Amino acid sequence: MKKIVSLLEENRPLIMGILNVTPDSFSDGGEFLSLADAVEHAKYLEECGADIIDIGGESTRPGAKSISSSEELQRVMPVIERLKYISDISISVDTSKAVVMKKAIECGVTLINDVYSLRKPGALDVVADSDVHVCLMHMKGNPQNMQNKPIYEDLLLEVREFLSDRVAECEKKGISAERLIIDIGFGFGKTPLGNLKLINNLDLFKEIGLPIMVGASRKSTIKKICGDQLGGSLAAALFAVKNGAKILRVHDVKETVAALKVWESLVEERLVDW
Ligand code: 8Y7
Repeated sequence: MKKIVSLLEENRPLIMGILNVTPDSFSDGGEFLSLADAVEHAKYLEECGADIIDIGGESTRPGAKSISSSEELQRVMPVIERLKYISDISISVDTSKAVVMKKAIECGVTLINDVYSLRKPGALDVVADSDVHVCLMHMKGNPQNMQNKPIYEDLLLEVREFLSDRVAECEKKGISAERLIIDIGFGFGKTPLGNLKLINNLDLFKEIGLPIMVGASRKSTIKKICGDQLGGSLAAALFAVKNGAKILRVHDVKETVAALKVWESLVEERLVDW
């Protein structure tokens, strides 16, 4: 498995492909998840050029219901185990629960993608006791209430302070800076204008000194602007990279890689070779 540290050293943006393993995404026709379909989609994302596959069993979309840890483990672990067996791609688990993190780490994932930034009980300790990377994301409130009129006195300052505080908390626990990634949390307790402002001012977050991840793919702000999830998401991805994003969390891996290659070739006036 290619380590995230060495991937981060490559001189190009990294692509995290999204694999939602909820019954509504890979159903066997009934209420159960089809393992084969989920793993096949992961392989497809890898072939399309994904560097990392982000596996998530609990939806964090606005208003989504939470599920128990045993339910979440039942959804994600078989997919992680199987993918690990057939591929050496870096695997990320999108979870906030310490027990899920622990099992996934034991199974060999290299990144914990936690929209709660290790604020749930036990999460900091589990990550501190391991050597995985972690993505710390800003979210105001929780997925159940975050879109109820999110108000900030100073959005940029508040998001930056939150992320700096989480970074400090991790370092205090002994999680070294090389293991940390930060994310502004596009769509997590922000208005559409707030989301635009954050990506437009990504520069400010570079001062924290850590790789920045952005996930705008197919989110409602994009849909509101143009109604075209793919075209709109590609524009957001390119703009985020221009402003300093190092990792893009996307659904449409093939198209994002193509757009990035052409854009980067134009920027560098050479045909990029990645
Ligand atoms: C993000 C995310 C989601 C994001 C990071 C969706 C799990 C919502 N969005 N993780 N997860 N950043 N790091 O629509 O923006 O994909 S779920």
